[in-house]
Parts: sequence; structure tokens; C-alpha cells
Amino acid sequence: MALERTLSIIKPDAVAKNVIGEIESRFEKAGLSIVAMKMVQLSREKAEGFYAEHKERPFFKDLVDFMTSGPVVVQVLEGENAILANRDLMGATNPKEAAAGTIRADFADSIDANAVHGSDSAESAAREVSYFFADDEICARA
Ligand code: RTP
Ligand code: MG
Repeated sequence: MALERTLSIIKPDAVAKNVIGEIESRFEKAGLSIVAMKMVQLSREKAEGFYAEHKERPFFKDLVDFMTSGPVVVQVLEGENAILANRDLMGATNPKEAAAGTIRADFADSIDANAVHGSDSAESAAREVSYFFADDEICARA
């Protein structure tokens, strides 16, 4: 087992639904610790840079429009196998395909408004954590 950190975002749809606390609670109950956290309104430039890997994809503009449509909560989760553990809690990208009991099954409305983001690999996690947080903004617990 490996202690990992992963970047999690509660997207504008879930913030607007007032379910920040319910989503954070799922992370905590699964043994993940929140070691950095902030609420921000993303600029287009910040959102485009974050999703740069998708910039040639047909859904890129809709994704940036959505991610800049309201505030998001950005956080670093720390725990054993945190990257995969968070992806399991989130469920499939399309909420129609997300397993029962996952965050997207319970709170997402569509493939665009799908409640949460989570880093998908160790490489992504390292890039995404440092995209939003300086080292001294992360409060190690372990
Ligand atoms: P995320 O990056 O947000 O955690 O989601 P993910 O890994 O499950 O999905 P990814 O393939 O990285 O796509 C990023 C976000 O783009 C939107 N998307 N739309 N219309 C489409 O076919 C489509 N595909 C992806 C989703 O909102 C997805 O979360
Ligand atoms: Mg992704």
C-alpha cells in the first residue's frame, strides 16, 4: 500500500446543489484526509490550462464553459492508494454508467455536470496538485 495525494475538485453543479459537505464526508469516511482546500472561481485561462490534455477534444469548449460557470472547491486528498480510492468513490465519468452509491451516481446530472474531478494517475496527480497548491499550502497529516 502506498500513501498518495490526489487532486479533487467539487465542480460548479455540486457546489450549486449545496452538497459540498456530503461529498467531503464520503472522502473522510473512506479514510482520505483533506490536506489542502480552497473555493475558487476559475478563469478561462486557469481552466484551459488544467484540462490542456483535452484541448483537441470536441467537448473542450463545453468543459471550460462549465468549469468556469460558478465556484469550485479544489482540494488535495491524502491516504492509502488515494488516487484509485478517489476514482472509485467518484464513479464513471458518465453518471448514467456510474455504479450505485458513487458520488456521480448520487449527485451528477450529465457527463458535463458530473459533480467531481479526480486525478487519474500518479503523473496527473503530481501535476494537478502543484497546478493549484504551493507546497506550503498543503498540511501533511501522515
Ligand atoms: P475528470 O477529469 O473531470 O475527473 O473526469 P474523467 O477523468 O472521468 O473524464 P475525462 O475523460 O478526463 O474528461 C474530463 C471531463 O470532460 C467531460 N467530458 N465530456 N461529452 C463527452 O464526451 C465528454 N467526455 C468527457 C466530463 O465532464 C469529464 O469529467
Ligand atoms: Mg480526467
